[in-house]
Amino acid sequence: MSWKYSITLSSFRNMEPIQTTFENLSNLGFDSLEVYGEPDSLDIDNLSHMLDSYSIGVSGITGMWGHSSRHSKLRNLITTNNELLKAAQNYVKKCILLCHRLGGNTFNICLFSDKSLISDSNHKTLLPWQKIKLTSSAIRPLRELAKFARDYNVQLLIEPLNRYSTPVCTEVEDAKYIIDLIDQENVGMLLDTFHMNIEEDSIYNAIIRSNTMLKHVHISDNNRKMPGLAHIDFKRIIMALKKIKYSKYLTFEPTFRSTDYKKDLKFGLQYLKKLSGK
Ligand SMILES: [Mn+2]
Repeated sequence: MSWKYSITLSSFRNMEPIQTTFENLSNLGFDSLEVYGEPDSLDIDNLSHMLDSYSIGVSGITGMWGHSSRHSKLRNLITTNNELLKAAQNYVKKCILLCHRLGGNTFNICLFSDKSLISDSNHKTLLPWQKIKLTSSAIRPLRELAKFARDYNVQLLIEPLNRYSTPVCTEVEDAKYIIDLIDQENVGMLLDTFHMNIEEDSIYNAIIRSNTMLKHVHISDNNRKMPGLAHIDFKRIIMALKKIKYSKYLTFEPTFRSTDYKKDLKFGLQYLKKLSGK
């Protein structure tokens, strides 16, 4: 049993020429990355060329949901407006096709809703029945998207976020509920240490409860730096992942404040490898 390491290309977006990023990642031994889901603006030919020249593969596509995109209004899967729902479904389909084209297998779904459907915009926490009511309208569209994704060998992974971005799906239990209702083999869960640190009682228990549903993990510390640079207990996280025999990707999803990131990147990678014994 062993997992593989990957990193989100979005962490380096608009920071430096893409070739510099590839050169740095390749020098640090990365052989896989997660490409950001902007199918309409990505220079796919250049990206494919880079992937080939540095022998780097693609683990999957990172959905650019919510505030990570200026198109966020067109990416709400929970909406009462049919045109907007179609736009959101279309976004997912385009990302699935992009994922397939680049040889990846995973795409994360984050559930955002029309602002008008969420009354408490300050704290953004919802009661369980409110979450159920909001997510119910997204189940059928998600099932259809899962069937579309299956033809391209792509898994749709529900990623719980946190109350400061979207209150709809923020915990393992929310994701489990949604995944059970969608009821498709290629729908699973993506857990992110940054979000779990905000919402879960215990990150260890959350991972254990995700069990076989867990198909992908995003790794960063509580301040979105590389692991080991802040205070999340990654030792316990590794223990939990080993306990459920996790064997997919651990994808780093850090935020860097400058192009001088190589030292932190190297530290975080080695820190996690050391804890994992691999
Ligand atoms: Mn994430």
